Amino acid sequence: MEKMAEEGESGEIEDESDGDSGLESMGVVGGRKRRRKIDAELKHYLGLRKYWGQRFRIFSRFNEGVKLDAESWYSVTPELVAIHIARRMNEALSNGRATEGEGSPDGYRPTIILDGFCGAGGNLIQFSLHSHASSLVIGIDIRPEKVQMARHNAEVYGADGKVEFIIGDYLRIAPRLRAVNAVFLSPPWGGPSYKLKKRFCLDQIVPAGGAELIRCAQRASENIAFYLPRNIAVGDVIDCSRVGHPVEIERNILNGKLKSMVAYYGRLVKLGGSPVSIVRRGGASRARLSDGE
Ligand code: MGP
Ligand code: SAH
Repeated sequence: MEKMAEEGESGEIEDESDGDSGLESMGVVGGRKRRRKIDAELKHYLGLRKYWGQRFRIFSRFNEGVKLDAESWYSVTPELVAIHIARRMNEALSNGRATEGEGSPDGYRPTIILDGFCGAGGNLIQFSLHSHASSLVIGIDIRPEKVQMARHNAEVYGADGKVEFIIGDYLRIAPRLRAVNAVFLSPPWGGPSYKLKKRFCLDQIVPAGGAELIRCAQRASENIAFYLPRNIAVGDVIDCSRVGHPVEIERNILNGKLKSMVAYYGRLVKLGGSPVSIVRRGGASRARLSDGE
């Protein structure tokens, strides 16, 4: 990412690259096929520039050596959103806040949280920082280099003490895990083009449809938080809740902009005080829409 645009004093993005767009090294001369490949790579590079402008929103300690790869730039959960999710989950699992002396000084009880798609560690770090001292966070990723990156980033944040990693396929590993208190899911959505769809259906999630990811999670725990695109088809999310059990869908709004949604299942659903409620007609599931600002 060294060649990405730098944020100027005006807040505008200036290009700090040395003028080598990569075209020279790729060799511009060539047929139409090669040119199409270059066009696609250039478009990809330009598309990533905006995330550089958001780097401190993604990781406030970015300048302390945080590492990211291309996929992570657009997939990491922004830090404030990750903090909110982590606090919310630990509070729910601690039954509100435990009374002093029962749990840690911040009132949380020890938990084991499984982050099924840990990526560069955006969520995993906050699960570790916002949990009881004896808690455990298990991060799974199918790609070893992501795990290496997450481990490094957790060290930058001093959050590595409570974290264990598994390199492998969530679909195979999650159903075999026991004694997990909650599962967090933030799978790939098929790249930034997810937003070109008017409605993103749950079965468009990449490694397997969203319903299958939830079924695997349920083998480990009923308490599930699913990080979803802001254009998710809400009906699909409701359909995945167990009959008679509620689901809560929270909007993550950052600086007034809707970034993403999180569906909470099981004990992670907050009861009462809902700003908007939807009742699934003809079914027994209840859904709540709330704002996680
Ligand atoms: P975005 O829509 O690419 O960014 O992603 P932004 O700045 O809202 O886009 P704009 O073009 O509307 O200005 C929004 C958020 O979704 C990111 O901050 C990531 O947390 C999350 N996100 C995006 N993608 C493509 C993925 C993905 O594939 N998987 C996961 N887990 N999160 C993603
Ligand atoms: N929440 C993360 C971002 C996750 S991006 C953060 O804030 O940093 C999604 C991740 O899922 C990618 O790193 C990708 O390598 C991983 N992944 C894709 N398929 C997977 C699978 N079947 N099992 C486990 N991880 C997978």
